Amino acid sequence: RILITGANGQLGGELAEALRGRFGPDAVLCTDIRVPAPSVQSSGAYFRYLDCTNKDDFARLVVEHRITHIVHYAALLSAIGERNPKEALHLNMRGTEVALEVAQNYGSVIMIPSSIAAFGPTTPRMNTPNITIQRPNTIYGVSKVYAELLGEYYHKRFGVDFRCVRYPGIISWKSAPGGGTTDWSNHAFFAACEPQSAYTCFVRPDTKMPLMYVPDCIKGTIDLMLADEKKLSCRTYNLNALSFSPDDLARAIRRHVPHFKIDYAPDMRQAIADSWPVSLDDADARRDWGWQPQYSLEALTADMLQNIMAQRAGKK
Ligand code: VAH
Repeated sequence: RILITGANGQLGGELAEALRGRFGPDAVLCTDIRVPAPSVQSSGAYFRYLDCTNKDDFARLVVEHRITHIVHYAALLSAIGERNPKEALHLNMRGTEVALEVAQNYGSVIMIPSSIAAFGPTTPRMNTPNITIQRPNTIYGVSKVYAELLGEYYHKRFGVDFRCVRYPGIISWKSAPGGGTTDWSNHAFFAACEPQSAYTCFVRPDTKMPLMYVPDCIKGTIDLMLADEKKLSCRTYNLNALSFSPDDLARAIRRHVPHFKIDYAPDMRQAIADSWPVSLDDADARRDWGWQPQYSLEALTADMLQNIMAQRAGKK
């Protein structure tokens, strides 16, 4: 069985749904510290409370549910982390330590996502290499570098089957993003579908960022989780799909919603966005385990708007 921590976040429910579709209705245990989010409920997965910084509780769930794979999503993301750095430090770092200790004790494969946030202002920003300078200046980024390095240490020193993908910003309609700096790429779609069809964006119009549609994200996550370990030349992989700015997105939305209006009020998230890459080199993932995103900006825009409109009409 596969355990997902932080399942109430943007990705947990969709990952659970995809895994159940692939491995059967009993395949997934979702966990979080609040009642299951609608996306977790609609996934149909089992659900249990878990504070992932509590090693005894974590270990008990792994034993009682015969967990073979852990996907550790529990974390405070970049923007919310900067507003609560001590909480982010504790959850992101201690949660990662506990997850790796449990994976070591029980032999579970463990996937811990990293992020473009694991890079910083001194990292080459275009086509950022898999191995390069990583000096992020957000507590979220620091915690993700820690997760990458600690995971690779547990793999080398204890043989833990640790696997990691650096996610770009993820775009989805089934669940809202959870306090990140890339959230504008989700909010704009929902705003476009409101009667006034207007959005005030918190980064500048020319702020180009690595972004990805959630179906590509979920497929890449599962493909790496299931990849033949002998094919892995490394344990931490960049995933690249698209790079676009709010201005690019507004133009793509207007091809479907001509009257969509966007204005800009950059806030503290602008500095975070400016410290991140614009695009990533993901050649290692493509070569080792066949990573290949499918969605263009046009395709994701059409799919997002169609699904949000259907959701609004009560058909989803
Ligand atoms: C954030 N969406 O903005 C998350 C992600 C790529 C960044 O980790 O913090």
